[in-house]
Amino acid sequence: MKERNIIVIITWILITVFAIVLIAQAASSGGKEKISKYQLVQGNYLRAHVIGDYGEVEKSYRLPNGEWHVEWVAAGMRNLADIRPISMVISVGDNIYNQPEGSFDNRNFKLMHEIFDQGSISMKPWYVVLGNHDCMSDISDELDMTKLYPNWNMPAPYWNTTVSIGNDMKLGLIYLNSCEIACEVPDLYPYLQGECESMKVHATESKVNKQYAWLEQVLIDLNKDTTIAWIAVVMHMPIFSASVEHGDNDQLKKRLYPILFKYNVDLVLTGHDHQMEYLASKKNSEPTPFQPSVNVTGLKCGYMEYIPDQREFDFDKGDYIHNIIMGAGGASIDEICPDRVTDMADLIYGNTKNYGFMELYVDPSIISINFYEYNSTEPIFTSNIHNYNATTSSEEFKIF
Ligand SMILES: *[C@@H]1O[C@H](CO)[C@@H](O)[C@H](O)[C@H]1NC(C)=O
Ligand SMILES: *[C@@H]1O[C@H](CO)[C@@H](O)[C@H](O)[C@H]1NC(C)=O
Ligand SMILES: *[C@@H]1O[C@H](CO)[C@@H](O)[C@H](O)[C@H]1NC(C)=O
Ligand SMILES: CC(=O)N[C@H]1CO[C@H](CO)[C@@H](O)[C@@H]1O
Repeated sequence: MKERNIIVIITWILITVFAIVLIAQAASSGGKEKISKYQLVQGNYLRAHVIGDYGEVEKSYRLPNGEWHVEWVAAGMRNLADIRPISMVISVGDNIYNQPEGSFDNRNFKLMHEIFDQGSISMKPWYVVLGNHDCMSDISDELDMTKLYPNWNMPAPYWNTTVSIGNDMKLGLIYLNSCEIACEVPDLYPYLQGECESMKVHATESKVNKQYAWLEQVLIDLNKDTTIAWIAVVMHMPIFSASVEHGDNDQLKKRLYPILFKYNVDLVLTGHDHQMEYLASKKNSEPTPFQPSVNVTGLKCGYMEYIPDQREFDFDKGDYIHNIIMGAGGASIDEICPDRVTDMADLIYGNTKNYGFMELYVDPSIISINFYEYNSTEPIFTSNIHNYNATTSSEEFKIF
């Protein structure tokens, strides 16, 4: 009798525990409901804003009036989007300075929810890459933010996508993890050591090779696809730069530049140097041979607007790789040294006087790039890249 009672009691306990586990599972799966993400509205053209190096919302960077510079830039983006609406925002990295603290980092909440998800730029999907500051803690922190914020999209450290731009044509977009590829062998480049070593996980040869093999496959696929009108690469560290701070990345010049040349990449969107720069890399029959970055010692550098020629340029598709540095989104601006360039890329515009952002317009016949200071809705610099073979799908890009 006693044994039977014990069995009954044990069975009852097991059933109770089982029931509790089931209830707990049901409750927790109910609580794990997915947030609904802001969807990209695709149409006859793409208009987007590009911002970088903005995540400086520490108390110590607060201005005397209680604002951060990034709030000025967000207001500038809203003022422009009031006139010319956008469908998405591209972030070229350094999304959060001074190490993200988990996916619930309150600085990111402030940025993505309180500062950016407002007015005419609210409910727009953001496509985000990792900057060196984002790589100073677990990169999974910022990847996980995709599940927390309706506007934040970083599904993987590197990934690719396409956007419809009218006439059944598309823009191919490739998002790279420059924490790996810009830091392949930092020992060879002493000036890269500091920032590469400060990252939580260091690049390894196999990881870098894996990303390059993936990149090459994406580019082969995009080159074969006759509906792809343009190809743009987005990453944090620039290949070419005339900034006093970092300058050219010799690592990327050696390995990435020839690949982008070979597979007809039109546009490279980056940040990292805290300013706005436009560098045009002429496409001769072969990639320009490697030239090491220019030592800044003895160069004339400063805070300036550098306009060597004119404020508006027209290019033909395929004549140049167009390199943009849009790192004036909020962190302290760096000086520029206009002579810190090699034959591999010419500096055709630089602005180290003000905070700002970029507007990107793409349809099958044109890419129009416009730089804006935060306090104006008139562009300070414009570049139009034409594909005269394509039929225009709209006249929307005309902004003057
Ligand atoms: C630049 O030149 C200075 C002076 O010759 C030298 O001390 C410094 O190491 C050089 N920097 C680089 C990155 O080569
Ligand atoms: C335009 O078409 C011509 C003739 O087919 C071709 O040689 C050229 O590469 C094309 N240009 C672009 C930008 O596709
Ligand atoms: C914007 O700010 C810059 C730098 O303070 C100034 O030079 C420029 O005149 C301002 N632009 C407008 C339209 O107010
Ligand atoms: C090589 C590669 O990963 N290509 C991917 C690009 O993105 C599309 C859409 O997500 C994928 O289907 C491809 O596999």
